This record gives sequence, C-alpha cells and structure tokens, in this order.
Amino acid sequence: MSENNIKFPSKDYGTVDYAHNRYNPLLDQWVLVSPHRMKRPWSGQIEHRGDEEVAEHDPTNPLCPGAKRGNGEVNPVYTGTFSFDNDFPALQEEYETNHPFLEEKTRDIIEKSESPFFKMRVVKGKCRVMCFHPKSNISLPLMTEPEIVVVVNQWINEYKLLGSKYAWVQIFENKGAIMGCSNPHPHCQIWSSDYIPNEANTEDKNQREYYQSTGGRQLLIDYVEQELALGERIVEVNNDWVVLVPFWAFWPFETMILPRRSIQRISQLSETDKESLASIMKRLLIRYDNLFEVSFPYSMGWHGAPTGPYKDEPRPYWTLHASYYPPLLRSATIKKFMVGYELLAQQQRDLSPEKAAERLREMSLVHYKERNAKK
Ligand code: H2U
Repeated sequence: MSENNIKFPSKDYGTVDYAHNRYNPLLDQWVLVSPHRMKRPWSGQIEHRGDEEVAEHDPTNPLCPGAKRGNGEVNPVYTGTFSFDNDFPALQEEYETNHPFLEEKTRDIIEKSESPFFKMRVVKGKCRVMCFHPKSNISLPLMTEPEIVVVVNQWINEYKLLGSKYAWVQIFENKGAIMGCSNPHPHCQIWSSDYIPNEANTEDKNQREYYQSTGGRQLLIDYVEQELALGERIVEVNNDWVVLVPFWAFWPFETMILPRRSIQRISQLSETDKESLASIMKRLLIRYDNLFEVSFPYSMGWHGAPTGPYKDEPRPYWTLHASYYPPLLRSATIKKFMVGYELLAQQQRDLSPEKAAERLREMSLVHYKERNAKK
C-alpha cells in the first residue's frame, strides 16, 4: 500500500486513470503515464499526412534498381533485396590523417585529455544501406511473407558480415518523412561500430545485472512470460514470437517483438523462426497501417548481444528484440513531440500502453489499401 492509500492493481493496469510512473528495467528509467489527460483538446501542429502515392519505379531515385547513386555508381537491376556501402557514411573504416590528436603509433582508440571535460575517442565503423524490395510502392506490410523472409535473411547476412569485425551492428529502419527518412523506397540502414553505443551498453548492463541477481534468468524472457500471463499488452503471438506494447512504452503505439525462447543474436534464427517472424511482422505492420489508414511512420531496430571482439563471448543474459517507435498519436496528422518535460525531465505519455495495445488488437488484418482496391 502506498502512502496515500492508492492500491496498484496486479492486472488491469489499463484501468488506472491517475498519474503514475512506470519503470523500464532495460534502460533503468522511469516513464510518467498520465491517462487522465487523454481528453485534452489539440490545437497544436498538424502534420502532413505523408501518404502520397509512390510510383512503382522512379529512375531518378538513387535507391531504385538501375538508378544512379550519389557517388555515380549505377545500381544493378535487383529483384530481391539490395545492399550497398552508404555513399555518405556517418562512420569511417579508415582515416587518412596526420591530425596531432591521433597518436603516431596506434592511430587507434585513445583518450588523450586528462581533463574530464574534453574526452574524445576516435571511432571506426561501416555504414550500409539495404533496399527491401525492387518496387518503391511495396512497403513491408504489403510484401508477401516469403518476400519478408528474404529481408530477414539479408539482415542476417549483413549482421554476420559486419559483426565479424565490429562490436555493434545496428540495423534500423526510419520510415516516413515525419521520421526524417529521406527516401520513400522501402529500405533500412545498418551502422556498425567498433564501440558499443550508449543505448546498447545500458541494455547490456541491465540484462547482465538481472541475470546475476536471479541466478541466471533472462530479463526479457521472464518479462514475456509474465506479459503472456497478464495478456493486457499483447498484440500478437505465434509459436516463436510475441508482439507487445511494453509496460514502460514511451511512444504512443510503441511495440516490441520478442522471442519466446532464449535467442541472443539475429544470426541464430532457424528457418522456422524466420518464417514465423515474417508472419508476425507483417501482421503488426498491417495493424499499424490500418490504425490511421496511412503508411505508418516509425523508427525500428534490432538489439542483440554484441559482436566483433565479443562475438565468441557468452552473453547468455541477452535476449534479441526489435523495438518500434512510431511518433503518431491521435491521427495520421497529429504526432507526439519529444520536447519540454521529455527533454528536460522524463519521458511522459497520455494514452496508456494497455489502451494502445487494445487499439492495435482491434485493427483488421486486411491492409486498408487492399480493402480499398476491392471497393
Ligand atoms: P534514410 O532515408 O533512412 O536517411 O536513408 C537513406 C540513406 O541512403 C542515407 O543514409 C544513403 C544516405 O546517405 N544514400 C546513399 O548512400 N547513396 C545515395 O545515392 C542516396 C542515399
């Protein structure tokens, strides 16, 4: 019982209509949930719907088959997926520099400053771009399941290739102009680095601590088990995977895809895992698109155990997972902003994660474009 005699339910969290904080054990952070605020009127910015018809092929789009890219190279006339080195990479593999900050001998990771205020590390990495499909107007939810399996296989190829050298391989998809995506052609990016980035480092630490304090249990495997028992935040389940709105979700319709058994890295997926993943991803993405009848924008990405120098280290506490962070809130034109309190104090949401899961579960599994085409 808390100080003011408010009893929290062990189930039906969706009925809680007063402000509360929820704990994110992966990031060791709290999220403020304010469900009582859902009724407030909106007079803020209205976004562009961002659902213009995209042509099947645009010879001037550098991601299309046969098109010329920014560096002058011409893409092959690919028929499945197509990956290439990013022509404008954020991380570089090698340096051709004699800058005095780089030590003559190592030219490697160094922290030169003795002051706590001017720490700097030289980092290396490789960035790739991966097109999902030859047609610009076929996003993942409109692909067939076998076509999505091809995408999963290519994710695995990229992960293995880059993970043989680099400590972290971040596969991520930025979808929609609202998310800063520069190109409507279905694609993702893969940035690999010789360091473990902040978010991944925090997840590594918190999963390890949970494993150590529970005598060898995986945080996310235990979490999935309890979520399945409660059911409130589940969106989709099959034999191998679960899609849920995390208890600690920050973005209005945030979801995670989690395996139902211990898997550390995407490279460990069996053929069956890949097929069932393609199926559950397609179902989630159709639900997303149907929510506001728009090609649903989001940032998504995969997190798994570190690679490169760590690839042979046992990291049994890790559970592979994908996170989807979609910005839309009330409609195709009203998005959630990460500003004010979120930037200065703590993440906050109005719509409860339970209501978000319920809304997603209510959606049809027939894509609105296919339904409209039949009319
Ligand atoms: P986003 O739209 O998700 O930002 O991805 C497009 C990426 O494709 C971007 O990182 C790369 C950009 O650098 N790109 C090329 O490498 N070559 C091109 O000719 C166009 C875009």
